[in-house]
Amino acid sequence: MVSEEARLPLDSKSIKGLRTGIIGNIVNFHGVVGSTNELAKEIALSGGEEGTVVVSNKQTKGVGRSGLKWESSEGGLYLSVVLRPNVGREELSTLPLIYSLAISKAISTTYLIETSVKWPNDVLVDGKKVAGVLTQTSGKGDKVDYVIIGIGINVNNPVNKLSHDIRRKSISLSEAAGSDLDRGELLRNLLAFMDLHYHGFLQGAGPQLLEEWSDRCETIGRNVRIEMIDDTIRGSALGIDETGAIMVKQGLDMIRITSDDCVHLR
Ligand code: BT5
Repeated sequence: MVSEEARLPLDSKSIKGLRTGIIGNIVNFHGVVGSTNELAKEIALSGGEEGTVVVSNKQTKGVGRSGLKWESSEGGLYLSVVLRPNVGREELSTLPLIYSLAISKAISTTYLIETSVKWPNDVLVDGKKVAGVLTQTSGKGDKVDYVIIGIGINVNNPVNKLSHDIRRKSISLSEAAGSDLDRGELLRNLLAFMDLHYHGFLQGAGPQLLEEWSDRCETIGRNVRIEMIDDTIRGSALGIDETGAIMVKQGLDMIRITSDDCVHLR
């Protein structure tokens, strides 16, 4: 049974002492919003500073990739960050992996709970989904105006509040730990790892981060089924390339699939 306190909204006290370069210089806390990604987009469109973070205790219209739903009851951690990287649009394809690695490290550091990552944007505990990343980009042609990184983590929100069909594939960190958890500490560590990885990304350390991601990845080396909008690929996942796309051997063919093309991987 999760206590009332463990489900209360976070506030600025929870990130006291956070020292980051870009991400987290401004953090807005909310009790309930539609979607933190939508709020972050409004901030970006009205000229908001790079690194601005929106955190909410609950979302009524949380979204996943391809228009899927992200169920967001009280006690989870839901946040979005505004970025304005001075890079071409095609260079952004590694961000879902780089940020799922940041989540994985933040969870292990904060709670000593073992996590793994699943291509392209999931974080797992005991093989069940505990968190996901949604990257949304705006710009003209190859030019990037802003990128919103949205992150949802099941912390103190009970899994039995999730819809029936996803319950058995999902887990919350409080269930894994066997007690309510301090989300403020997780938020601080997450923003610190996100900031570190963002600097790494901008300074050309993407390949090292992808290597670290691969070390934590439970998808590589497995037989997978990847559902795309108009096709399904079945085969052996051999690895990822430098863009973060997955290479799958189907029969004699080697197929390269990007995270944008993938709806579901099983
Ligand atoms: C994701 O999409 O995993 C990205 C989730 C990003 C959510 C954050 S919350 C803050 C920010 N604001 C938003 O509105 N969104 C972002 P995808 O890989 O498409 O996974 C979606 C699928 O995950 C759904 O179709 C369900 O099967 C499953 N799912 C939904 N809610 C879940 C939950 N709370 N825990 C585990 N699985 C869930």
